[in-house]
Amino acid sequence: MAKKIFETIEEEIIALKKERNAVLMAHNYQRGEIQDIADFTGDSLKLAQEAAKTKADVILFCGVHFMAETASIICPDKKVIVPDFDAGCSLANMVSPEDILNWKKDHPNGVVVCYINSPAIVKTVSDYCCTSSNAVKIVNHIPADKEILFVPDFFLGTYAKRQTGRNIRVWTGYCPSHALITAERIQEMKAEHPQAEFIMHPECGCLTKSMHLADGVLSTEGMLRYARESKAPEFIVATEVGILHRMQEDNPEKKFYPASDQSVCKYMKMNTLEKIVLALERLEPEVKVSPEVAKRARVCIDRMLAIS
Ligand code: CIZ
Repeated sequence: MAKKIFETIEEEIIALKKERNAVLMAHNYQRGEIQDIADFTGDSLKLAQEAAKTKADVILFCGVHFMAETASIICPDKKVIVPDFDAGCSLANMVSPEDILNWKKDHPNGVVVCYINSPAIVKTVSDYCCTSSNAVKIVNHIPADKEILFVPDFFLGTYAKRQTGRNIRVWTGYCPSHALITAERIQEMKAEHPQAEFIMHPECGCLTKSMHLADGVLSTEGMLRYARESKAPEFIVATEVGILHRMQEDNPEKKFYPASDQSVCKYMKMNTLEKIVLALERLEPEVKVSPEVAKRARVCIDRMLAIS
């Protein structure tokens, strides 16, 4: 049978989604055209939770690999596919289960808190999971006499340590896109836009030097909420640039300036509309977490969900 011709690639994706009973999830750092065609946009946890609620058979997760893994763990009965299997995450790969087990030999009573931005296999050897919005809350929940081992993000771990005053040892992983946002750049941006409010993500490399200047240290969903609720007309936004797309769409009357236009995650941008079409046609590449790993990884995720 002849292949149906569509006027636009977006129309083709909508038809394929229907045919496959698929739902399209797009992370806040995805290309604008992908966010525009998504059924849901958000941070990784919000998307995985939305996925768990849908009646769709297939979840097409447009983000990076660990996010699709989280969706697979939370929705074991659904098929989770991604546009590009190689869309990984430098930060997530900066710690391994062996690193954690070795670290624990020196700190046998240490409670391991892992940022959601880590592979499923790392979650299997962690006690608690956290996101950038609830890291402080999760740390505060852990008994005060406990030493905490925080992986993999150095800046988020340092932020949690400063905010809680707790005994936290922090792994030295970092997100390359956030690490390059410097304190000098923030000073320049603030001088250029003196009226603008400044919101920053806790993964930023300039966290300790610049957080005293910030109107909010926030997760991506927190930043989007802040931009909607604030009365300010202008904002300097310190995180991956993909977030500006939705911010601008939600608030057409406000102005948003990226703290650094170099803050672009090459992995997030590997997903394209063309690859979405192929993934929906072929129902692959699939991201599947084995039931054994999923069961163990889920423990630290469920503990986080119970607290937050
Ligand atoms: O979990 C996410 O989506 C990440 C990596 C960051 C955030 O703040 O949303």
